[in-house]
Amino acid sequence: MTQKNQTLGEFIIDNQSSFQYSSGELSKLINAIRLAAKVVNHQVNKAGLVDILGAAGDTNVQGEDQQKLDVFANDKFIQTLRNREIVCGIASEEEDSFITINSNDKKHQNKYVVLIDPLDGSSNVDVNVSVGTIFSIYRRITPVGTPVTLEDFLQPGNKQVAAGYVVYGTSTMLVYTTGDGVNGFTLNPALGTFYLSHPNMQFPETGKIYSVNEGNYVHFHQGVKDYIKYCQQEEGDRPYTSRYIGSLVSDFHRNMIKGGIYMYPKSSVTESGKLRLLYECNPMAFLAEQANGLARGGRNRIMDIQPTELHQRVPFFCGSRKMVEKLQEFLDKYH
Ligand code: AHM
Ligand code: MG
Repeated sequence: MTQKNQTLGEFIIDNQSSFQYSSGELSKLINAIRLAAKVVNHQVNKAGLVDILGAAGDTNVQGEDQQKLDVFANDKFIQTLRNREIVCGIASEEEDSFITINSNDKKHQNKYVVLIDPLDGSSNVDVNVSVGTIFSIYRRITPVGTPVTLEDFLQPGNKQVAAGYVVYGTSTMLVYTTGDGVNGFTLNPALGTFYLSHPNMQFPETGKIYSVNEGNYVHFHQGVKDYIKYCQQEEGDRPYTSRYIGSLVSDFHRNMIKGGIYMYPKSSVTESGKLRLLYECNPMAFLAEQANGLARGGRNRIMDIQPTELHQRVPFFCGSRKMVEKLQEFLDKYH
């Protein structure tokens, strides 16, 4: 049941039974992410006070060490998930390798692994532009009772059981899916409570926004260049509008609400693009498909790619269905 103004806590409880593997474990996990998101949100909002509170590496007046925000976010999410003993492993964009969680009483009994990009777009923090957290949840493949292995993390995106993001923007929102549509919750900072503000989010079938770092234009492959020119042509509902924040979560969020396409192609200088399959592309692809959009990595569906390494990068095209299909036509011309 979806009801506007429900709190995220109420929503999680109400919808727990509709989840096919429901045992309460996934609900606890999403609750833990909600909690960590609130703590990170508080810190992100203080980022502009760095001259007053001290820069990264300093010790503040309370004697606390100031951390870089991406390090803080990474520590906070890992600490919260570890303390609540609800996952068997975590992989983070900020860590070289995955972390095995072996709680004393549970001895590798938990079923889920979490993959997380704790603070995506963090280069935007210094200039007061929105950043985000992206998370992705899978059931482990290896048997419970044994330590997790790399295999548990290298699963294709189509095996995700939940994924979502937090956007620390003019409002802070948590948007997630458990495979039954996408719902968005807005934080009321006065109460510290997330409320259901955007039930059943859907990409419009098509849109008028294209988001790409056009500074890299000369390095793009011909199909992408041609599509960008198509977006700029004066014909029918075109030219489209170019909007690029450089913060994937924010660009995606806007495009999902207004209709648009996000592109991070490979180029002659970055053969695999920039974005990480496991921490960025798969969770966004799951959300996109659940919201009636598409996500592709060149010719293939993002969520069908079999990952080969934790920090693998892939080209990424994602957004309104008809726009991604149109782009695909241009890419196909050069194959
Ligand atoms: P990050 O994980 O180092 O923050 O990089 C990911 C970010 C995305 O949020 C954003 O869409 C992209 O990098 C922007 O890259 P560029 O500056 O090359 O356009
Ligand atoms: Mg990132």
